[in-house]
Amino acid sequence: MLSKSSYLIFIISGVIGISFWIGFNVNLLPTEASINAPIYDELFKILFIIGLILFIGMSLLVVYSLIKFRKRKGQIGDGIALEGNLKLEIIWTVIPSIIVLLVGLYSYNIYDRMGGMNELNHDHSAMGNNSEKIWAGISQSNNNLSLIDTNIEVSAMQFAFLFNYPKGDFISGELHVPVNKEISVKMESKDVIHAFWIPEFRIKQDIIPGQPTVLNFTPTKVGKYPIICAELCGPYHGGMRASIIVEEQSDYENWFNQNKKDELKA
Ligand SMILES: [Cu+2]
Repeated sequence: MLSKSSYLIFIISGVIGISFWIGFNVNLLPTEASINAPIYDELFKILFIIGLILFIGMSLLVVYSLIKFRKRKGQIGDGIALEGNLKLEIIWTVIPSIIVLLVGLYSYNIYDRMGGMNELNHDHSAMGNNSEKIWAGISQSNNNLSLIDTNIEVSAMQFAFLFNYPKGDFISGELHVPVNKEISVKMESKDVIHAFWIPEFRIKQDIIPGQPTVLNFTPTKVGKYPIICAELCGPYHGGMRASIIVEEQSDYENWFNQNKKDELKA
């Protein structure tokens, strides 16, 4: 016969084991289509596993208590009056505090790896005033020069996104980008606050009137993905969507050359 505490250790390790198995084998997220995606998903997996441990553990505890402490035949009157348990209170304060602190540090590390701590002084001179203050955004590399060719300007308005390609002097309703190249988009709003969100890239950035924001990302998978406004911006907010088309460099160049202003064509 096993002792009570060996049963407990057995059940706790079982719950942790099952949670890890589910965390690593069940994928709830869309395709990973940018270099940010695998980094972000690492954090999601850890949070998912912590959530599973709590959910499964608490569900088991509730079911166990329902059966073990149910009202038996002939039982009348109240239960025992229990009050205060310092040891238990210390445990359930210290353990969650440590977990929350570790998750916080880990999130910071993920944000840093996604480029959140990089300076946002990229060369956007192709779009006008170079000394303009950029307010916020995620930046992935320090290699400013490689960005010039793929600088794109995003205008958000109720209820659409427009993509301006300053190098070709044209505006598109679809965002076309080459695969495996770092893309830099500078975003401005014509009216209210919007947000530029590509779930497959795991990136999202607010678009704020009067305060341009920048977002840098590197797509890794050819395909068509949705761009969704993620900030409630008015009655048709739910319909404020566009598409990003990630294509091979040659396909991108063909599309770009077909669309660029005639005067710029060789
Ligand atoms: Cu919007």
